[in-house]
Amino acid sequence: EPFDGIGELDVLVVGAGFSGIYQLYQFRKLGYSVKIFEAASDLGGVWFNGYPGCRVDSDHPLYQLSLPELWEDFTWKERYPSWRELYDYFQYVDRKLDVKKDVSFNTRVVAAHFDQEIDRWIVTTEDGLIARPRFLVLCVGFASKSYTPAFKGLERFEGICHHTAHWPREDVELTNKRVGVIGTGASGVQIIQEAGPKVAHLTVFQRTPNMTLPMRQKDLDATLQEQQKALYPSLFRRNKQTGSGFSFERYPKPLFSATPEERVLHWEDLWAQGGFHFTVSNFNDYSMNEDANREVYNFWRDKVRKRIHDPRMQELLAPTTPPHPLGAKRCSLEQSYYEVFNQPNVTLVDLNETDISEVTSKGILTKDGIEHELDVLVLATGFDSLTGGLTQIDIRGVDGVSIAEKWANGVYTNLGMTCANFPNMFFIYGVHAPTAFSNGPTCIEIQGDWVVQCIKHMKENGLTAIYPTPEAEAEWRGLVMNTGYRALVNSAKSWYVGANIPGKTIEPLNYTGGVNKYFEIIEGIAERGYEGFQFNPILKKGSQ
Ligand code: NA7
Repeated sequence: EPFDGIGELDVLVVGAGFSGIYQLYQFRKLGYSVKIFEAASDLGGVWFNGYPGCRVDSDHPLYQLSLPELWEDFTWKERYPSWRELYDYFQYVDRKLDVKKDVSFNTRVVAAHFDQEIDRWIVTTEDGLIARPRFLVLCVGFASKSYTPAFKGLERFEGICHHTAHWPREDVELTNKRVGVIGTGASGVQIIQEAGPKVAHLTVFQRTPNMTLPMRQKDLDATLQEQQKALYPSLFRRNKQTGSGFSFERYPKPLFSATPEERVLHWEDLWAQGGFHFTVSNFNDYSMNEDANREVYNFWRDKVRKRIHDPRMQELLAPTTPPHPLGAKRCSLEQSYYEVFNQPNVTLVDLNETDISEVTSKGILTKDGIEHELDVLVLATGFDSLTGGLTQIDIRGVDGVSIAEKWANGVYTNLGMTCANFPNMFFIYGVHAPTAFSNGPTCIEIQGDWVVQCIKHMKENGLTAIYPTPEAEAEWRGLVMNTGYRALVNSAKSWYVGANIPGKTIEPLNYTGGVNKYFEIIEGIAERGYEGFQFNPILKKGSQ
């Protein structure tokens, strides 16, 4: 039965991915009235997607909600699940928690204005639905606004063209087609690796090589998985006590305090473990100290080069000198990425040497005058990350200023969850939180629990509005700007700092002090009676 959306809910959640579902679960448990508005037609958020090769880069069993009812009877198949498995997982979550009955699908929120008379949000959807929740919890993820560069002539292309974020649910045939991929971030790497062996010809348009890490994918043994479940409660607790939100931690030593032999031994070990072990558990200064980082890069470069036959390809994919420090752009996981570039039917176009001049009806014309003819063009060009999911909604607080206007020259939040002048609005897994440097579900639960506790505190004390103070906001911004744990991140033009979107203010967008430290800070704020927040205690007329 479709939910009509009209009503004075306690909480309206936007987005039905990991965080939205977690919020729904927790608020239901408290007996609050809560609904989810979701723009897509099914659960999963960013995972309701199926571009070829789409897969999670986080280790099993750490990438899932820690609620026992969701893992006790669920069996994962792969160490790094594909979008298909994640789809099955979300359907399973629905069967266990009966999520969908409280989700209004195909319902895109376009505006939310706060009404101070009644201390409620007036939320409008694309179809004109209106909801009036006391609290608005935005669970839109950090990558819900895709980015397509303004390529001249893009609309002229007569083949099939999709951004990876908007891949159609029906399969797009790549077999024996001439396929072009722009972008070599996480999505580009996955689609290149998947498409490579099938296509007639693959043309990769690369601006910056991805410093990929070996995935070490494997099928999971169901019996072993059952046995390991005894450890899950402590494992999930441990996730919240580490800097990364995974159960593994940084190596407790600066790089140059180890002998060259010790370094190589440690790196080989991490390389064999696969995935983010190499970055998360590397020497503890590699993301701060340029010389240490360069040593790590050299190890990486030499490993990768061994797999590439052609010297030109070697130099483009794993350059002698790094274009940026390793980890300053997100390292993606790969299984057979470099083998694709050894195929005779693969062209690697270096956009630094010859940029895209325009898109033609037949393909892509580069500055060197070559027209690369294509049947399918894949735009793996990323997202207006961390802020775009919020700024694309017309959210207006008490002074009538929109969130986009507020953040036009820099982001201001308190704790990466709230904003001054936007009372009763919370957002999860977004800007100014550990987001991009954390294991998603861990960050989502830490922040989610905080939001639930805060709203519970208000309900129990008859408080109808919460206002973060501008002073607290300024202080949080200062902390985000000055936490130097990942100093080298600021030296690359990445989405971590907003540098991938033309005109976006370039500044640190993530809290890089670690998941554990973040947890400690926000817990402390709650324990001290929500220091840095003011409450509106008066239940005004009509606001019950
Ligand atoms: P990313 O990681 O932002 O990658 C986008 C890619 O597109 C990247 O290689 C860019 O090159 C490239 N790009 C962007 N604009 C252009 C133009 N104008 N010309 C050529 N190439 C361009 O997005 P993904 O979807 O792969 O991944 C997003 C995150 O989602 C990922 O990190 C995971 O956390 C999940 P650049 O590096 O800027 O030179």
